[in-house]
Amino acid sequence: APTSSTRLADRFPPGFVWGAATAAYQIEGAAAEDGRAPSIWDTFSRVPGRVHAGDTGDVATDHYHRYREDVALMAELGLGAYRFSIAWARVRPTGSGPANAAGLDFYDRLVDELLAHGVDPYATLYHWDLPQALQDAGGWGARDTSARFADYARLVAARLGDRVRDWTTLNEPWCSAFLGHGSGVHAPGATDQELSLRANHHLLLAHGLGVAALRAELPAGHRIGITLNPAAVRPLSDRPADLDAVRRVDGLANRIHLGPLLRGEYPADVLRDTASVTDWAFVRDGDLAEIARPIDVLGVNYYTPLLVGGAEDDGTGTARAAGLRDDGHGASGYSPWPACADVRFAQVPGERTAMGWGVDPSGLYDVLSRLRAEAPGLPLMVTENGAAYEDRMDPTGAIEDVERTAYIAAHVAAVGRAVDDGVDVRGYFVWSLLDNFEWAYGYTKRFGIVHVDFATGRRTPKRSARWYAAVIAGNRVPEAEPASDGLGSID
Ligand code: PNW
Repeated sequence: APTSSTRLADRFPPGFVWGAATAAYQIEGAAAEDGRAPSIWDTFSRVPGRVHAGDTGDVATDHYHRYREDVALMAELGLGAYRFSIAWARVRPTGSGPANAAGLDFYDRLVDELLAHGVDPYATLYHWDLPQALQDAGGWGARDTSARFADYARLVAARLGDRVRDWTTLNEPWCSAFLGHGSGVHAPGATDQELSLRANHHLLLAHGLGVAALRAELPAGHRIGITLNPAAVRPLSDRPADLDAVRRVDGLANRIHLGPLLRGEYPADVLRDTASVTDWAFVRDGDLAEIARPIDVLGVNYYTPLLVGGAEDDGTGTARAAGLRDDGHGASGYSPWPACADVRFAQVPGERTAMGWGVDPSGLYDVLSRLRAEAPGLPLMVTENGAAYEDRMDPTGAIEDVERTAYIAAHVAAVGRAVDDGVDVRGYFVWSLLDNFEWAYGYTKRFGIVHVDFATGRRTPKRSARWYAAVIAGNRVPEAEPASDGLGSID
């Protein structure tokens, strides 16, 4: 078998997609322009204490006005693809009334600009920014929101489907459901375990109805998928209680989505484990068949593994407190894990990013291998991977983000090992093209391969961007780092 060092000399398969990803609320700004209505993130970011320093996405990177410059930058880096999300509240501001032509026009211009620069557009329909009007009608707790999503999907596909071949229904429904309704660190900020499981089901149902709507609207050959954040769940030890904690967290992080999507059923142990929280009466006849509609690709977002254990043996109650610590999911005092008060979430040992997330590329390899086993024949795409670090601009204005470069290199190599082992991974998208609004952390956490000065909007490609351009150009991880000249700053 090839070692990782021989692998680095090899090329990725021809046609392997190299891209970068963003999301609407994190980059667009222009929150009140051209008929856009508020989303739950506009509301949530204004609730004191919810987002660091009271930051909002009102301006963000101003991509709404700077998209031409951003697409030019993508072309300079040689990106084959760009994954972006569409703001529902631009396209259908009230969630159910008429479409907003001016909102659709923006994505129409963006797609044309991408295609003119040879960058393939990958559109995600929902990256967490539910129209506030739909939240007021019950949000993801309400079954009707799933049907509204399908209407919206159809409307966008009717406008962009002639040019966008690659479609994703939802980004990380786990985050929407459990960070949004369980721990409350994301919008809408609810802390209700029953609601989080109901919201998760309605998100999955929205996906299924959305797939049907997209199939009806898109030409044959277009690709439809969903992006999950599958977790590599690791035990603190091989104690039975720790292994059982892995089973339970794997159920709530992974199988709660993979079961319905791939097999049309919720795992029996997940239903049993959460019986104290919900009777699951929100699951109606036919829902699971809807959710299990065939998809063409599964998107995988990966950052860090999860390390879990069962209750401690000393019976002092420290386990519960430990279960609520800030393990990088944000510390609200509420857990995103329903019925898991006795599960301990530990810090991954070793190097950490600025998010406090442990660096472990083998988790990405493990997740991809596991998905091959669970979903044989389903192409995979790494739709997000990347890292926040404290970047420092040196006196010449350059950002030598060696840690981010190393993080991305190690994870790209892990993808390469999976491909070598026969896992059908079709592409890799770095998170993120630009420094942006990092949700509850506001503008303090920078994930971009391109630096953004939030005062001026000025973009500066970092060392990681130059390195990534060399990866793309060679379709392989280069043996030597490119020189630090090349791409300069763009105002
Ligand atoms: C993903 N967690 O978010 C999102 O898709 C991006 O919008 C985000 O900027 C990026 O990863 C970096 O955070 C996540 O706590 C946020 O497990 C939180 C978690 C996972 C993913």
